[in-house]
Amino acid sequence: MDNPGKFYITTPIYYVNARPHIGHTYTTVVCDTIARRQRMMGIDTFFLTGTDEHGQKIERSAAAAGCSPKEFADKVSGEFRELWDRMKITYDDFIRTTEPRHMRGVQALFTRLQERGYIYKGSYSGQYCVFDELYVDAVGPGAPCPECGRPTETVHEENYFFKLSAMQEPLLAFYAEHPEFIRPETRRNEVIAFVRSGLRDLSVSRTSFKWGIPVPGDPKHVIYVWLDALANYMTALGYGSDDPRDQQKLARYWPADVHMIGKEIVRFHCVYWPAFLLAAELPLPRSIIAHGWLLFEESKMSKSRGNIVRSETILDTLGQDALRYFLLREIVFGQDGSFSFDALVGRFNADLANDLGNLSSRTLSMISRYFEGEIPYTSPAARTEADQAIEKLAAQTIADFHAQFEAFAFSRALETAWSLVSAVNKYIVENEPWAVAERGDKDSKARLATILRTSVEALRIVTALVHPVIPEATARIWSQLGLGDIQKMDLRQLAWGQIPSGTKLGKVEPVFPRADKSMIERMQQMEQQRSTEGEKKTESEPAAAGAEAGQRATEAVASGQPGAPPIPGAGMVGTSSSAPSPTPSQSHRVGEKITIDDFLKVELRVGQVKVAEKVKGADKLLRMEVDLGTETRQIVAGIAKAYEPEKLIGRKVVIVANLQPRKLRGLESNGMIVAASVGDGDLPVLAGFLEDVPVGAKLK
Ligand code: ME8
Repeated sequence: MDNPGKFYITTPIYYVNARPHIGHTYTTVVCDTIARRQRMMGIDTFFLTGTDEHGQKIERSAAAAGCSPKEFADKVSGEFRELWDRMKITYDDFIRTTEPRHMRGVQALFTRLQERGYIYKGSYSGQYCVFDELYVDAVGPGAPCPECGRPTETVHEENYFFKLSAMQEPLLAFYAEHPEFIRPETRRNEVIAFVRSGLRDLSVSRTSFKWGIPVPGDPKHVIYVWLDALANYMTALGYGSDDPRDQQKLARYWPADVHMIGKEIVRFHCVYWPAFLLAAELPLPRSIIAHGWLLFEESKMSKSRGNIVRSETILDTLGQDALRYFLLREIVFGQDGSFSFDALVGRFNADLANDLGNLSSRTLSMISRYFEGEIPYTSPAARTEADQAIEKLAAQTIADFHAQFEAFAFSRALETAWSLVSAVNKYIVENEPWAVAERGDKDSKARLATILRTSVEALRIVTALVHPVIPEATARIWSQLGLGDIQKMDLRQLAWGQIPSGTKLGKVEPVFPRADKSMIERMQQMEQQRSTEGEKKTESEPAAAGAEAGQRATEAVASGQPGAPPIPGAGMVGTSSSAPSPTPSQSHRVGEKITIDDFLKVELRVGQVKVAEKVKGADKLLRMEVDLGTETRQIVAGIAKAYEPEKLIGRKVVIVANLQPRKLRGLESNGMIVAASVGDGDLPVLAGFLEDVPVGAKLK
């Protein structure tokens, strides 16, 4: 396909089981920055983002939240879109995998693979990780997922299989011919080693749940969520549509130039996706770029770890440019990098408020004051070495910035731009335009004009270069420079000396008001409030936390550490105790410390589920008989939406053994099962052990 002068870039489509946080914002901002720059370079750019809405994980989250998967997906997908709109992300399309255009396209791809003989029916018996939506080969029942460590579930199903094994050699040949396909190099090496070690056929349908795209002609199967999701990159352009406009769009933009992803989804993008496309005889994307993780408090920021930071807190305080600049300047692209409010405010003050903000406000206000707001005429002959050095540095900055940006070295590119900002600030201090202005003679006036003209030229160049990174502030500086709409600027033409004499400045105003120290505290408080609001919401959601779901105690007991701070999202499902167990509003506030004696009052034991069955007329409850070593207890727990009873038999669980019994739907419940509560839907996930533990063992 020959389609020069176009550029197609995509973000992953984000799961709707968790609300957006700055990890998602990171990928989206990187893509938005690249897309904005490509457009400024005169390239016809298409930027796609969206949401991934099918699969068992979403179905369970929705069930736990007490709504339909579609209602659940509508809500969270809407939040992603609202956030991107608020941040003025310049996406050209937002695809949802529940849209008819996508579902039709996925079915067309499935049929195409079938027609080419790459899909056959078989049966899968093995482990599945619902969190990663990943088939886990070579581990036994109950084993943890090698990717995320969560317990896998045993699946016995009749499935459709994709002949991934047949793609091993074609994939290796493709990687060898296209060294730029997977970047960075370390990821490429990992992928090649993985494929070399042998590929097994991949199950590409499921029958044990419904929330997905039906297999054409065999609707009791739904298509594997990763085949569904990956296809979005083509269905958004119109793959599977007969409309000639869609076909034109697909021919224009496919293959993608960049699929930008986080490093944890490399295998799906670099092995499965190209394998599907090779088998379907469709063109492969040009490159897959895997970046590192945003860490918060030393571990990957993610909802399930409870260590997320929301973009909204930063947008409400410092604004989107501060967040964008931080993400691109502070995180070395490709590597993991830490987020902290201290570092965010530090960068904002040092680089934006001080360096760029000062350069802009002092240069523009002096032009206003000494030259009535007009760019002064200067004679090239009157220039000193210092003036020429700035011009030379600016030319070098343009070249280096472009080269570094194109190599995805965003942090270095910004460092380069800021070296010019610092050099000009130093030049201004050394040349003391304010003192030159005092002299008032004709030569001094000419010298003053040269100093300010040199400064304003450098300011213009930096502003244009960094516009894709900090679009709002640079658009304001550009209009203060009297140059109109920055989006119309052609970055390819950027060079020294292009600002015309006599250009009338716009209204000069400060662009970055400094943030004082109290801002850090304010942001931390806002984050805390946001997470407490989340907790309150959870407590009041009857479907998730009401009588049927059982009492919930999000306290230190669940963290397993005496006196340890509560782990957000850790809790208990199951019911016992005629006197309700303590809830945050009753005897103990979330976050309040307890003594070791308080903790020791709770008897936690390992039990093994012997019997599990649904409770008639209560769709959230399961009745279980749990062996505690010394006795077998009946426990009624609100976990039916997350666990099928048959799959629990034989499973080891953690029980609060000394709660007073209570009755639910006429059944006596004698204990409580410990579970994490995960996702906005508060999905219960049972606590378990990686090592084998004897039934009856006490936890302390
Ligand atoms: O994986 N640091 O969706 P997802 C950096 N639906 N990037 C992060 C991050 C962090 N802490 N947390 C999230 C899925 N991301 C699938 C994708 S694509 C066909 C299907 C970003 O909601 C990063 O881009 O789990 C990561 O790959 C993506 O969000 C995962 O989003």
